[in-house]
Formats: sequence, C-alpha cells, structure tokens
Amino acid sequence: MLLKDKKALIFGVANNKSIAYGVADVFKKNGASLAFSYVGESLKKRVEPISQEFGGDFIFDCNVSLDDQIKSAAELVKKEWGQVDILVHSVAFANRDDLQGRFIDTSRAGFNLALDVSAYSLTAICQAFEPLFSKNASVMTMTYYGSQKYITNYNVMGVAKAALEASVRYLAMDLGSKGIRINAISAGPIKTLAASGINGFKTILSTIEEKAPLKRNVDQEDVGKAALFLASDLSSGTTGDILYVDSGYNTIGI
Ligand code: NAD
Ligand code: 0WE
Repeated sequence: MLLKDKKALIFGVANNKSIAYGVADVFKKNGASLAFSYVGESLKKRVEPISQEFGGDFIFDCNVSLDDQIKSAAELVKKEWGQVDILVHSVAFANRDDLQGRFIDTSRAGFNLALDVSAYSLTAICQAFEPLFSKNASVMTMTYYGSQKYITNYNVMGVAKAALEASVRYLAMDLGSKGIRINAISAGPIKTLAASGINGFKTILSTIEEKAPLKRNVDQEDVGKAALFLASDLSSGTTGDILYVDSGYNTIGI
C-alpha cells in the first residue's frame, strides 16, 4: 500500500481507455483516495460512474483553459480535502486539422490553443494548487516523444509537449524548495480517445512492435505503474525529469 492515506487529484479521465484511468486504477489498488476533474456536462456523465467505480471522494468541472474554473477547483479541493498529496495532469488538446498535413500551416489561433490547453495549463494548475500541496507532494504530467523528434502529423502537439517538458524543469525548481516534486511520463502510443482517428496511428503502433527493444506496445497499466513510482516515496530523489514508458523506443538509433 504505497499510497495509503494519500489524496490524489486526477485531471484528464474521459473514459475507461484514458491513460488517467489506468493511473487511477493503480493508485486505488495502492490505497489512495481519488478525486476527478471533467469538462462540461457531457463528460460529467462519463466521469461520474468511473469515480463511483473507484470510490472517488468527489468530481469537479474544470476546463483548464479557464483561470476561474481552476481557481474554483482549488477552492473546492481545499474545502473537501484541505491538502493534496498527488496531482496528475493528463490533458491535451489541439484542433484536429492541426494534427495532419504540414506543421508550417498551423494558424496562430491553433498554435495558441494547443499550447494553452496542453502546456500552459500545467503551470496554471501548479500556481493555483501550490498552497494546497502537502510536504513531499508529487505532481506529474503526460508527454510524448514527438516533443524531441519529428513525428508525422503530431505537428503543433510536438511543440506543445516540448513546452510542457521545459515547464516541468522550471516548475521543479520553484516547487523544489518546498519538497514538492514534479515529473513527466513520456508514454509510447496507446489507443485512447485522443489517439482515435489519427492518420497513421496503426503504423505508429506496428513500428513500436517491430523496432522497440521490448517488441510490444505499452498500455495504460504500464503507465499507471510508472505513475505509482512517481507518486510514492520510491521517487523521493527525482524531480524535473522525464520518465520514458515506451518499451525503450526513445533509446534506439539504427
Ligand atoms: P484521453 O482523450 O483519454 O484524455 C485526454 C483528456 O484531456 C480528456 O479527459 C479530455 O477531457 C481532457 N481535456 C481536453 N481539453 C481539456 C480542457 N480544455 N480542460 C480540461 N481537460 C481537457 O487521451 P489520453 O491518450 O489518455 O491523453 C492523456 C494525456 O496523455 C495527454 O496529455 C496526451 O497528450 C498524453 N499522451 C497520450 C499518448 C497516447 O498515445 N494516447 C501517448 C503519450 C502521451
Ligand atoms: O498527445 C497525443 C494526442 C493529442 C491530441 C489528440 C487529439 C485528437 C482529437 C490532441 N488533440 C486532439 N484533438 C482532437 O480533435 N498523443 C501522444 C496521441 C497521438 O496523437 C497523434 C499521434 C499520437 C501518438 C497525432 C498525430 C500523430 C501521432
């Protein structure tokens, strides 16, 4: 029970395929208390039963591009829990049109949207929740290798993930003096809602099976187990870092 008596706030469950769902599952099995965010009424209907399944303490509406909603979320969490031990940021969005064709065609509005929801939101959340983080709290976010190398169609999301990963390093310094750690998990491709309808996604999955050291794709449970390490005291000496959960794909050259 690595997370006994720990309170974990989870942003980014959409359904039972979400990476955040896999993380919640492992956290629950290790004794954590959970609370979940959702965005708008349609996702509330999906998140409510998932929260019930995990015996969640409460759910809350939070569009991470709205400062007011982040502030209200922090107020609610303060009232319900008083403090937060673990915070999971598993949120990204870009216009579908910007995840195909040439990156050079990205509009200013599309760029700003992707960077706002997928990168700045981590800083906005840390800012609002900083007073609620317990001593030795652990924050984590989800990233992808398209931040480091060109990946066909990932386009503006690659730029957003590069900003997200750099944000992790700067937030680690600001929060470090309080004993708070923040890291990113760089997951290999997983078939979730955010991956559905992506051109060439099947090719990406089969490339991993063929080329990655482990010769298989990762799943939500692989990510959940890495998240357990980052959430628990086992990672007491690790912050500002990117932990790859990608069957080793990022380590290969030829
Ligand atoms: P998902 O669709 O299940 O989760 C994405 C979540 O983002 C959803 O819950 C959605 O409601 C939320 N979201 C979008 N816009 C939001 C907003 N404005 N405010 C609040 N929430 C918002 O897909 P997923 O694959 O589980 O994605 C979770 C994270 O994992 C993302 O950061 C994604 O970039 C990252 N990731 C995914 C993969 C993959 O292959 N699936 C690989 C590496 C990293
Ligand atoms: O980060 C992601 C997904 C991000 C994402 C996906 C969507 C699809 C639906 C952000 N915004 C949207 N907007 C939508 O309207 N991944 C790591 C999964 C992913 O997405 C890709 C990938 C991979 C892998 C897009 C192109 C190429 C590869």
